[in-house]
Amino acid sequence: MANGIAVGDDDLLLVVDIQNDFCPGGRLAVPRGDEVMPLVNRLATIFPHVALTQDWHPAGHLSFASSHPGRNPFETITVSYGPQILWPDHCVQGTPGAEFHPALNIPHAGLVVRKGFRRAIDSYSAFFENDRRTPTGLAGYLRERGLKRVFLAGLAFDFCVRYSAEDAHGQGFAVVVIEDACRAIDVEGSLQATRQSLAALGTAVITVNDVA
Ligand code: VGL
Ligand code: ZN
Repeated sequence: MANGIAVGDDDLLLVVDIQNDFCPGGRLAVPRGDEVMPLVNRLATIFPHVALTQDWHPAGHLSFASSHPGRNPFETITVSYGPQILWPDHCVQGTPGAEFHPALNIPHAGLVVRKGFRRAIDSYSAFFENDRRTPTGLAGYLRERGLKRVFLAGLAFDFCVRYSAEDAHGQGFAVVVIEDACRAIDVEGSLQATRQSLAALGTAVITVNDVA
């Protein structure tokens, strides 16, 4: 394809949080989240290296509004590492809501990164928890595997995709966000803030058809 980005052996497709709870009918449903499945499945066939992330919270997680009496979902509170949006209970370890959506079909994915499993720290990014210091190990995996560029797709564009893109950039990887293979939650200006942040970092934002 003339203007397509050629995918090579040092590229990784990072498929973010395609889990039942983030899809319509789930506990923290991202509007039209299920629409990305065919795009992500098709994209994955182009990439020799694919990793999946899985939001994986214990019951009673700090990010759940239900853990803070008197608080409601989508309010922001201050915790030890700064502001934290409170969410409905979601992606509780071992529950159907935490499972990958049944339409996700990427059998050759080489790695599943679980995140958010510490009760007192949320984790949007696939690289660091929300204290921005506790690593998941993904950067080390990429370096050891010689992977240099990270393509991102999945849910939600304005949280886990955004933070993963920022941290991938901060860790020295080239970053490409495939925007039409993402969907956003859009709470308190988060979608707009994400576009600004990605633009400020110079992150490439493309569509599925740009990938050769
Ligand atoms: C996410 C909010 C809470 C995400 C995860 O995957 O974007 N958002 N937990
Ligand atoms: Zn979560």
